[in-house]
Amino acid sequence: MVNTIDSDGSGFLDFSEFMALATEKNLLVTKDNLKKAFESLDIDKNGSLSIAELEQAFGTSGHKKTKKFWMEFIKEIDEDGSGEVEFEEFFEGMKKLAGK
Ligand SMILES: [Ca+2]
Ligand SMILES: [Ca+2]
Repeated sequence: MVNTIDSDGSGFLDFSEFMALATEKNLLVTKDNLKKAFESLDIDKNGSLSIAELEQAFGTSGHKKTKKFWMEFIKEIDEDGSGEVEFEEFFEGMKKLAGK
């Protein structure tokens, strides 16, 4: 595991910080912001987030979650049952997390 989200050193906001902020300040949960977050998490650029991608994204932060957590998380927001999180599902899921 050598890849990081911020492999080009762009200084993209750590995703877990983003989520914490988004949860605190509902204002941040805009489609634009989430799109950027989504694209940075979608490492293989196939348009959906797999468990491995989520694990990797959070594995680089201080908020590492277990595979089980991500399986539950995906099950929770995976409305089409594809086993991965497409942007629309991500968007809805984040809105839910932010309490909207
Ligand atoms: Ca992907
Ligand atoms: Ca899905």
